[in-house]
Amino acid sequence: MPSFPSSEPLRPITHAEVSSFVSDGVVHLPGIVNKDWVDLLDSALRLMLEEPQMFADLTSLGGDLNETQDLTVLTEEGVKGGRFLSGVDHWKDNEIFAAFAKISPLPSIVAELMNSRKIYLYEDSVLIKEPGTAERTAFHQDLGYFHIEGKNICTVWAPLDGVNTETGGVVYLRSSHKNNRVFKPNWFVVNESLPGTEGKDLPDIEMGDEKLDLIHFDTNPGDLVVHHALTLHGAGANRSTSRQRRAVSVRYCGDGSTYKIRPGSPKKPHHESMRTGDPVIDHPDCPLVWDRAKES
Ligand SMILES: O=C(O)CCC(=O)C(=O)O
Repeated sequence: MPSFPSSEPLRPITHAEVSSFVSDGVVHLPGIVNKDWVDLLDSALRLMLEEPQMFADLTSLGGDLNETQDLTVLTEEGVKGGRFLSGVDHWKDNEIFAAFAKISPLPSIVAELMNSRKIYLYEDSVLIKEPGTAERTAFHQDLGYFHIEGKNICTVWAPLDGVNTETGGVVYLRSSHKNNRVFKPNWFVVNESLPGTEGKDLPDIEMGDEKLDLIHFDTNPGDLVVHHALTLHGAGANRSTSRQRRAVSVRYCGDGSTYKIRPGSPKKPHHESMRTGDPVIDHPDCPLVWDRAKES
């Protein structure tokens, strides 16, 4: 059993950061997590990558869905062919991922940003864009994939590498969470709705559309970017020849969250026994990870 770094953030969250999260639907928190957490995730991920079946290759999916489009990305040096790999719910069988999601500074940080008394863990995801990965992450909203609803639902995006626009940093449509509309989820690498899902199709958003208030952040390991589950976001290709873009996203919900079974969205096994309207309470597959009452 490894010993884990501190659960305390490296610094307090400022009022301005809370305000940015509330008004923009996203906030960049530079230098907030001890790098020892990042090093642990890095070592866990390297081991997991020795078993490639743990990850979905979204590059193949993108290829299948884009038969008529040329998605080839050539970097300046002519490198192409990196993969976009993704995995989900590693916290369930990896103790480092479990610790990061449950006892790192993340739960207290999202509790503060959302002003929530309780925080539950919904899932984690790994999102890797190898050097020369052509696939963009299509603009989407997280909530349409989740079988929950409520005002206090968010994703924490934790980079394991230095990330900028060239390597596929995430881009957010400022304040798009205020629209309060839940769009259909898409296939993640193309803006085509998942079959059988409900709601309106997502709008087509281009990464470089100057008419839109798109924001992005250059991030380093130890930073976090937290976005609201209704905030529209996407990411570019990784055009670097040598730099990976690896990130772990951890998704949480807080006070007032209830289950909402969304037809067509991928379900987890425990969702089979939930009904729309059931409150989110402590459950082995959606555990309570922060309780303000126990902290004071
Ligand atoms: O890392 C990416 O490419 C996309 C991240 C994302 O959409 C998320 O974590 O919700």
